[in-house]
Amino acid sequence: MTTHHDAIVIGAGFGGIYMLHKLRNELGLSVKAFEKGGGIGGTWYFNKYPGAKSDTEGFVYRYSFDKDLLQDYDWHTRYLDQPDILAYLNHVVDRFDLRSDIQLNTEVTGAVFDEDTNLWTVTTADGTQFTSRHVVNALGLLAKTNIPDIPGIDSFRGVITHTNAWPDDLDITGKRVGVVGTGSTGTQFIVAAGKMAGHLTVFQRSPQYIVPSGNGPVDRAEVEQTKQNFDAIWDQVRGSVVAFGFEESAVEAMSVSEEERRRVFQENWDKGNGFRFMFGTFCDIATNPEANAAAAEFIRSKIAEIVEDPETARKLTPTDLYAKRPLCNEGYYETFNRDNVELVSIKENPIEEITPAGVRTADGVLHELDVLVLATGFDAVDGNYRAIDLRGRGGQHINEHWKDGPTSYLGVSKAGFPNMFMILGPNGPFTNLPPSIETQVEWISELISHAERNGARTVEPTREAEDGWTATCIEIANMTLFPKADSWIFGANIPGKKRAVMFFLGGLVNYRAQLADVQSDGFRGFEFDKVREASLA
Ligand code: FAD
Ligand code: NA7
Repeated sequence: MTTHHDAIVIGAGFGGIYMLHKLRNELGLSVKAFEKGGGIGGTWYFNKYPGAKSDTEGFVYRYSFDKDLLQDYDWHTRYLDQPDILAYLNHVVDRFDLRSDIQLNTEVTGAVFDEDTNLWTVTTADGTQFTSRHVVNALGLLAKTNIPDIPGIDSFRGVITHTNAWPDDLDITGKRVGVVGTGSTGTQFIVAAGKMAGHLTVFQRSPQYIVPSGNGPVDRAEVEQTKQNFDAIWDQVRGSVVAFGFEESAVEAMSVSEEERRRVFQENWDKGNGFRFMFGTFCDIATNPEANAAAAEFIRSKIAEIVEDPETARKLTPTDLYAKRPLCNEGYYETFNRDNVELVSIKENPIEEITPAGVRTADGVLHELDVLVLATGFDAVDGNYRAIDLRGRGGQHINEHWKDGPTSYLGVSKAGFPNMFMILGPNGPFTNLPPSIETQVEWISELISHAERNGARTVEPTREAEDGWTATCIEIANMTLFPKADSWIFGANIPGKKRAVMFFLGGLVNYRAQLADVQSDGFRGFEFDKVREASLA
């Protein structure tokens, strides 16, 4: 017998948890959430590597939808460590009594829309089937692990792990550790591992621009004061571009003297935070090549000051654009002054193979290791969608729709996929994510509620609406420098993946305005009760 629910939510991270609460506790629907992990938390359940933490400041890396929750839950450090975020999400699940409707250890392998019944059939890995009117994908945008194809990778005798699958019992203290990857994850790990490992070998493909995070303890008085100001803080966040809880600059970098520019860069270097450095110093670091070069040059000058060995400093110094997701850390460049930390530039000296004993580089050196950590990132945004047998009208697989890259209408819906919604789907906002997740969950909930109230059996966007949104996102992305850098933001990190615009880079404030406008215009671009078509090709 097939169990039926009004809605099925896939994934139990920040997105899935709030969606379940909204649909079940507020709309009164019968809802089931499926989570492939053995616990709730998504990102914060899987990423247990040493050094794992948010790079958004903790006071805005949380939900804002419940005022009591905001007042009741404390924090003690400027950034939240992974165990703190996981504990917070578990607290939320218990507080809103959601646990009984989340089925853990359950991977959804198929979701197929039936045009005769207007229902979705959702299949889990053990073959069990469920039906529902609505499906909400909260699959995570940085959740599909990218394992590099390095010769000999299966032959390694020590422990090999991706940071997104860190084993609970893996202790690297005193061990010979290697790490491939120097993105946000790799650099967090490197700072922590430098203090723990007997020897740490960093295999770096691309050097990174990194500023200090400014992490440290937050005292009680500051927490209390922040709590009193939460209404204003969240208004500011929702009305900002990147939603990181600071005021974005309105000053162009080249409109001030060089001396003033350096003063502003130094002030923000001292305050810490990657997004603050890119968006709080001047308004055009991400859009004007000259402004970008000035910021990059400032960071390069810091590397030269900090790193003692000139050859290591040279390898660590990026020369390209400063246009990937901006990073921050607690003493990244300083870590390379430690005697137990060694940097290998694999651009200059590539990895030839992994052997049972370690990693052999082109110069013939075998770097002997006990633990090899792959901090090689994610098949971002659409990776987890493509892993599901996901089929909309006409039995068409999502891959057929996304041949030229993933698209959506407003980041939350897809033409040809009725009653299917996405949290952080393609072409959603590029921000501190919890405020964008809340925006999308609340809007999806309004849309479902609107459809239910009007007795509509189906709701889906038109192809024209989706094409229009795709064009808008491309146009905005091309006004920035981001597409010129190779990173996961455009799918450039996965061999063979087609580069595509995958984010709305217009900021949360404009995204929210767009959603409000579409809603007030009767959910413009959506069709309700669309009549079945023979072909949607
Ligand atoms: P996730 O937390 O990724 O949850 C998705 C869930 O869906 C996962 O649990 C997954 O197992 C489940 N799932 C996927 N497919 C299936 C399936 N087929 N069947 C069943 N379950 C499935 N963002 C910020 O804004 N600020 C930060 O400081 C920040 N730091 C980060 C640090 C790290 C190390 C990483 C990896 C990401 C970070 N992010 C950060 C991004 C982070 O992913 C988001 O902030 C947020 O946690 C996303 O929540 P989510 O619910 O959308 O996705
Ligand atoms: P990223 O930012 O994609 O970083 C991955 C790193 O791994 C990066 O340094 C890559 O080098 C490197 N990489 C990837 N594949 C390989 C291969 N095949 N060989 C060598 N090196 C490789 O992922 P993160 O997990 O750090 O961060 C993703 C987001 O998660 C982050 O922005 C936060 O929001 C959390 P490259 O730069 O491509 O040369």
